[in-house]
Amino acid sequence: MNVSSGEQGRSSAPASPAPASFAPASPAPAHRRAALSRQTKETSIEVSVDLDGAGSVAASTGLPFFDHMLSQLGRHAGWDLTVAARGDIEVDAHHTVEDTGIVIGEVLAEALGDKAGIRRFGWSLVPLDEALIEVALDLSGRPFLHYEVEIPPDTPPLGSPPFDPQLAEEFWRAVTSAAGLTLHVRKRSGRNVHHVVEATFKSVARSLRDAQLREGGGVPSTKGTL
Ligand SMILES: [Mn+2]
Repeated sequence: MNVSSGEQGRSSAPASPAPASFAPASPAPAHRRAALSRQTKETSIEVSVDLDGAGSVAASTGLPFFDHMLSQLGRHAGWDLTVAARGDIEVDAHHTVEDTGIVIGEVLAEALGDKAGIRRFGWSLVPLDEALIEVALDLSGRPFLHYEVEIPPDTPPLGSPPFDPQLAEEFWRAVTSAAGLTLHVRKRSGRNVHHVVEATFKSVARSLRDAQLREGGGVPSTKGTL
């Protein structure tokens, strides 16, 4: 080892720039939050969201499988999410799932605000064992759902009280309508219905996590508004 040449190298090095910690600290951006409740003769729904949360979820809808799906949504979107829903599940789960989707879409739209500086687009390809789900979405302000997730017609419902897997499409239609979200969901493969439905929730969540990211700049639209 040649110590003197090492010292020579250090002494001739250009002055290093000031450490990053000397730069003025920019304040952390405010968390984007919203909370809403909605009551009808069929359901009573309360939802709160923090889009800049830690993925912590408390979901209680009377439908354990749906709670499991909402946990995937919040966790993989990086939201803090609480959902308390009571509905006429003695009829079936339809009203509870659809109305929960409406309120989640509404809190998402409210928390996003004017969408200034957001990435806007998100996409993902999420596997769950044999299931593989492709999602692309745009926080466009325009509701549109393309849902191409084939479920065999005689598939038994999931959980107890039962969650008919066809309700997943109704949920996403309600979310897209209320949030003004353009959402494409396609199944590339999958046989186990629990896997297929869960991978759709994870893939939409992962795409939302990207699309809601604040990158700076103005509203990402040539129209100037979203
Ligand atoms: Mn699962």
